[in-house]
Amino acid sequence: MFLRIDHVGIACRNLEESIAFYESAFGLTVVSREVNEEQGVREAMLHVADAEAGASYIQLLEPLGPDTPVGKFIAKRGEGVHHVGYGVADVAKALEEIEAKGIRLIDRRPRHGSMGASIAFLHPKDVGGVLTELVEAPRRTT
Ligand code: MC0
Repeated sequence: MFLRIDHVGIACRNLEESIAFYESAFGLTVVSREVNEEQGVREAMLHVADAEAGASYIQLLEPLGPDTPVGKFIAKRGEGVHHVGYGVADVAKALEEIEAKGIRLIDRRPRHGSMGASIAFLHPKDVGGVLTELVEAPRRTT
């Protein structure tokens, strides 16, 4: 079902400071910056690697406010790994298959994600404490 790890989402308090760290520590490059009001984040995608199955990224996430998923996460747990995003060919189909296995969906229908992707989240309580995201990203060929 999973094609690749599309991205690892990392919660941070200050997006610009975190970008500067990843650029200087690891030489990563920002390929996209967006504000996603629906998800309550300001985010940047930093390119890590290319593979036949598509590219992989680090996604830095700064909350737009305290009462957002990432704002609440940082208040409770501090900065750090927030979610894992897996590439899938068809997010709606993957959701159906996963729900049939009794895993709780946060999103029953795909939503708008970074770089034009269709995304959907699975509940961390049903995935061993890991917030899990499905990403259908046809444009990610670089
Ligand atoms: C919360 N919990 C997590 C977690 N966030 N566990 C693992 N990883 C996370 N990231 C745990 C809490 O510690 C708590 O457990 C329980 O889930 C309830 O959390 P809450 O924050 O008190 O309350 P809820 O239920 O309102 O929210 C949790 C939930 C929410 C996961 C449903 O954060 C959500 O809908 N997330 C999906 C959307 C999202 O994260 N958007 C931001 C990234 P305890 O044991 O203390 O009860 S957007 C994004 O990434 C887009 C732009 C993209 O990739 O393109």
